[in-house]
Amino acid sequence: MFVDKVNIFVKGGDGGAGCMSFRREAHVPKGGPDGGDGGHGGDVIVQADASLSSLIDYRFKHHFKAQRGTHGKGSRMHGARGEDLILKVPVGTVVREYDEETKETGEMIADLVRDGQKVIVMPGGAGGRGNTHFVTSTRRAPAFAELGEPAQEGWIQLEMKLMADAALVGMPSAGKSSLISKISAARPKIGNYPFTTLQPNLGVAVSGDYSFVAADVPGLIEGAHEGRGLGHEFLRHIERTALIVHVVDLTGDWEGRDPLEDYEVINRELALYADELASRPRIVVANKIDVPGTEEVCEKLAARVKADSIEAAGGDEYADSPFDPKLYRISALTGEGVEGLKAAIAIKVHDLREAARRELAAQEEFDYVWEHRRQARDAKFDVVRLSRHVFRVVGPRVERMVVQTDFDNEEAVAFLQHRLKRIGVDKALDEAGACDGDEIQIVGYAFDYESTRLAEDMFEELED
Ligand SMILES: Nc1nc2c(ncn2[C@@H]2O[C@H](COP(=O)(O)OP(=O)(O)OP(=O)(O)O)[C@@H](O)[C@H]2O)c(=O)[nH]1
Ligand SMILES: [Mg+2]
Repeated sequence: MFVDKVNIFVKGGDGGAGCMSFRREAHVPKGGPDGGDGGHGGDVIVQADASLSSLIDYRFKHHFKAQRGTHGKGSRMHGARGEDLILKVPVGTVVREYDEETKETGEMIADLVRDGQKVIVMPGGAGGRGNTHFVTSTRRAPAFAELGEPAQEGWIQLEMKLMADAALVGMPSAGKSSLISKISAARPKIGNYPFTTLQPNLGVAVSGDYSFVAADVPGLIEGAHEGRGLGHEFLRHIERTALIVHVVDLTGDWEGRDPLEDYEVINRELALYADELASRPRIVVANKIDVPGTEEVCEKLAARVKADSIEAAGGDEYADSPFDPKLYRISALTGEGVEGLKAAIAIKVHDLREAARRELAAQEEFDYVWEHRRQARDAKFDVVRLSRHVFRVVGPRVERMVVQTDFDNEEAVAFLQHRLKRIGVDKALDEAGACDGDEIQIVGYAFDYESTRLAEDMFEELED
């Protein structure tokens, strides 16, 4: 089975609770606070592993959870950190946010293109702080500690994209499978009927010191970008190959087509699927030169390929063009011209890889950008007015602060009030029109609103 896209539910480990405790020693009547912190929960990490070639491990198991942190203890003993959960995926896996309800994917979290590259997809919760942290000049003996932070959870999508260096594209029966079987050890089915190939085949080709991975993908037809034929599924795989090897059948065999027309149709389909595919580095191959009577159309195609190459270089014949100006004439049947083509692909792929390596540094910052945005979203909250005197505050961080509070403990509640005020919840409620005594709901809790503005206004007036 060719598993290439799965949705999984991941949850970080919850943070352990902080401890409320006071030192007990002989001859010391009242010891200071000594409650240790709870351990942080483990993170859920997705990591690329070159030894894997599919997402089959995620086919039947969809829920993954990292270990929780343990609770803090007295005598300043901290809880242990929960173990991270590392989910291994093949190199070439794209990780995205996923909404299970709407079935829509959200922001891209990471594109894991190197062996060992990893990204934290769900951070574990922070451990709650022990009561030693809450000592102030006026509060010598804080009789409360924080509960552990509940971990974040959610769905993510893993998508494996074929990691080939060169993709053989072309009309059905153009000879793509015949060609890959000539240049590599791959042995795909070859048939004189269209759509012989139903799934991509990969093959490793070696030429001198260089090697590359070629993908033989199912034939494309007009309308492939809209899902006609088998095309669309596979255009997705071509998306990330560095080089497109466009195989044209000089005999126009299937449905009696014109090879030049075929060439245009495939170029158009690539462009319609994605603009960048139209400008992707490309090599054009004229296949089946062993068939008599193909010379004339081959010359015409060669002229077109050269003209397209010049056009792609902005009309300058001597400038670098993403399209090879040369038409590679081969017979995948007899092997004529195949070695030369293989060498040309190998060199081109080598150059493109070097260029890609230089760009990887920029890629590295990408994970960081996502993490940054996630944190910003996490800190955001909204005030919703449910009725005249009832408001609700929603937002991941605000909600976690509430859940981390031990409501049986008055001091802990006072501390929560102080925190909410500090991050601007009071101000936002005030702006939304909340008055003294209004009900404020956060997760499952209801609070009475106490405006502090009145007192502050009076204070300012006095100063004036
Ligand atoms: N005469 C001749 N026939 C060829 C050549 N290359 C391939 N063929 C024949 O063309 C037919 C199609 O070849 P395939 O390699 O299966 O073509 P494909 O592009 O993989 O086709 P799909 O998988 O259907 O997209 C087969 O009958 C091959 O034997 C060639 O260079 N010369
Ligand atoms: Mg084929």
